[in-house]
Amino acid sequence: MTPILFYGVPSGCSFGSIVALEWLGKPYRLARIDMPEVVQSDEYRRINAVGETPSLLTQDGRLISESLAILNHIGTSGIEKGLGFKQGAAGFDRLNQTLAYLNTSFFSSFGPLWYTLEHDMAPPAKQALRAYGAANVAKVHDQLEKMLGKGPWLLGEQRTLADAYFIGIARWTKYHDVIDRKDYPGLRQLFERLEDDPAVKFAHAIEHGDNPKGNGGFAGHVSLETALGEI
Ligand SMILES: N[C@@H](CCC(=O)N[C@@H](CS)C(=O)NCC(=O)O)C(=O)O
Repeated sequence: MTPILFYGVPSGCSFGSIVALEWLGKPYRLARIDMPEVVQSDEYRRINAVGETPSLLTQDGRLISESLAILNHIGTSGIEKGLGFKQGAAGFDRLNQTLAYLNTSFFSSFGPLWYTLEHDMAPPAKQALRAYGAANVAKVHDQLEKMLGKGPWLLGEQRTLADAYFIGIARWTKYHDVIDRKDYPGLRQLFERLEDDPAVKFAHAIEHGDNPKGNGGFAGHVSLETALGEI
């Protein structure tokens, strides 16, 4: 069957998996999941027990959750394209290390800021949490800038799935204006290079609800009901 990626809107971390599938270029379908309404429904929990996006229904009918697992699954199919590496290779370890950092420290640094946006809070508590989140986001940008090396991609010369995942998280500063990317010149260049990438533009258009063409792998949207019928 043609795989289905369940992606969350608005602005889910599943963005990176859409970019990765576009870079891979093999046929895939998308199922759009509204957050928080649909993502926490009993129907969607049949796809993902913890009620989160992304999830992937694979070609052989298995369900995979967690960005790291989904990206590594895509990476295995994309070794010949340089998107991933064979397990045991030095490149695999570097990619896994970078993805793990992005999926833990980098992703989580935004948590307090999302909380202040999504919950009613007393102003002093909100201010304290926002200050804590802002300091965390600045800290991880500083750390990642130091890890970057000469670039131009996160792993150096080779564009990998780490770059796809990075852009899906880094763009959250449009909701949380707590850093100035000019302070992180390497990350700024990477961010701008990725924002110019056709697959990233495609993913933005998909999230926006447009009908972009993509590079040919995208085989259309399916509803959650249709997808459930296929598991
Ligand atoms: N550890 C998970 C985290 C996934 C996650 O937190 N997804 C968010 C969107 S970025 C979500 O679906 N939240 C559900 C909600 O907003 O109710 C992963 O890396 O895939």
